[in-house]
Amino acid sequence: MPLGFVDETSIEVSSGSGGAGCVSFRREKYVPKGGPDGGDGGTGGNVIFQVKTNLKTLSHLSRKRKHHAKNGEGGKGRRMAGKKGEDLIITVPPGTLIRDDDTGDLLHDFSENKDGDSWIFLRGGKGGLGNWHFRSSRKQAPRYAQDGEPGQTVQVVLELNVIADIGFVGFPSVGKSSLLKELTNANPEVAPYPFTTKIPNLGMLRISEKEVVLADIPGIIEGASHGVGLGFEFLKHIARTEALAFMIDLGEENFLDTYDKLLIELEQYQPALLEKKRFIIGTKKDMDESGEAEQALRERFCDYPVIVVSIFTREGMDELKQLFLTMAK
Ligand SMILES: Nc1nc2c(ncn2[C@@H]2O[C@H](COP(=O)(O)OP(=O)(O)OP(=O)(O)O)[C@@H](O)[C@H]2O)c(=O)[nH]1
Ligand SMILES: [Mg+2]
Repeated sequence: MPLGFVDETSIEVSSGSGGAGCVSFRREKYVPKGGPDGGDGGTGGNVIFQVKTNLKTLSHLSRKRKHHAKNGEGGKGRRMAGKKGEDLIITVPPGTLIRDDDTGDLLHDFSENKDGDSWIFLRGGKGGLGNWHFRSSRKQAPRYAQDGEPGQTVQVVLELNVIADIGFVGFPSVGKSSLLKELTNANPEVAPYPFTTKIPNLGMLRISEKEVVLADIPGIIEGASHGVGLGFEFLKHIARTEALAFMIDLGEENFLDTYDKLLIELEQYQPALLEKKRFIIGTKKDMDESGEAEQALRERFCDYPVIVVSIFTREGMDELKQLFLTMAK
């Protein structure tokens, strides 16, 4: 599933109905006609949205369209209340906006929230009163109890401006899209000619419980800041990332020069990009049979984490995933 930079999903959420009140009469040995003792129904479950900071996208909600809280249980004899319906807790990443799907009105904004913060959106229906409540001097044996209140159903749209954790920067054809395709749910075009990627792609990598969002952007070349190639406007998509992966093609002849050229272009666009955490990915390791290129890369970048990978042999992939995880936060 390719992800856009705005992730959006529409779901129907329903709170639980209240349980019905109970009609019941006391049964005791020497009291043939006991008084009313029907208990109240339980309240229906609420619909609650809760922030989880280890979520980065809404993709966990895209498989199921309808979500229900549980109904309250009916009351019982001996004035026993029915059990409350279990709440429906929908987890969302920080930054999620919730809108009414019909009107487009903003219902809630989770931009400022921390892990575990929650918002009760729909309350469950109240439970009905049992017949015990309806006794009076005139009506000592009421055969009446209330129904539970129905739950509420609303169609909501969840919206999230997805911010990548890691941005891939590199010359055209270094293998940025190939790596995104290999590691994430994204399916970008890969081809052996420059500027295959014209607009940025995002992909999500799941590692144990964590999610890391990777951004594959078009290739950058010398002079991009003056409009050469596809220019560099697309760099805005990596402006809020935590870290940048500088990708260097081990199969290229002057591969060590590319790094400085990339730095110049990034600085021209926004000097703050150079303050981000950096690491180096040497790509196409399968083309470096002698290992000389790898050695030169490691020597040149001894101050940074360096990982060499190959899409074909899968070398370095696990190590890279772990590095993404630590770089993401
Ligand atoms: N030998 C080898 N080739 C690779 C590897 N990874 C990618 N390639 C090839 O390199 C070419 C370019 O790959 P892409 O992933 O499209 O490169 P890109 O960096 O996204 O290129 P642009 O979108 O044009 O900037 C394709 O033909 C890939 O099959 C690798 O590990 N080894
Ligand atoms: Mg590409």
